[in-house]
Amino acid sequence: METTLVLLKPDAVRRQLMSEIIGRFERRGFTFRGMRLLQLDRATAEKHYAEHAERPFFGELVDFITSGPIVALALEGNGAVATVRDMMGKTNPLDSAPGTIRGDLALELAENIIHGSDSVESAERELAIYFPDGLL
Ligand code: D4T
Repeated sequence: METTLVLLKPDAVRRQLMSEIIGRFERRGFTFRGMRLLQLDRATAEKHYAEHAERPFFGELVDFITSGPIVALALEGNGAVATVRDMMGKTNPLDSAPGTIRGDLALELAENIIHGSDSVESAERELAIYFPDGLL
């Protein structure tokens, strides 16, 4: 059994897509082990996206992810990391298949509405950032 970290980014909250996206994960059958509404400070956002620190879009990425409330979810299930990534679609929504979250709900690479951990190791690192007191 795996647990993965999902973020509904500020555009998802602004566009009132929370229940649409969370509902997909409920219906798929994940167990919710954590759920928080929060707004990131820059230091935490830079920690989350440390692997992108040298990329040209890093500043805009941090500006965006700190621009409003986000929802952090800890989702448990068989193959949770890969299953959530499949449900999200490709990083660029224009490459995402219909039926995926990005393929149905997004059009912009910089505002791609959702994040999901890309490996079990990333999930462990990221869950510790958003759920420092542990999971239910
Ligand atoms: P996240 O991390 O948000 O789930 O996205 P992915 O795992 O699907 O993709 P990523 O880490 O490669 O990119 C992180 C984040 O940066 C934005 N981005 C990415 C951007 O604004 N411009 C770019 O050129 C790229 C590659 C989108 C997602």
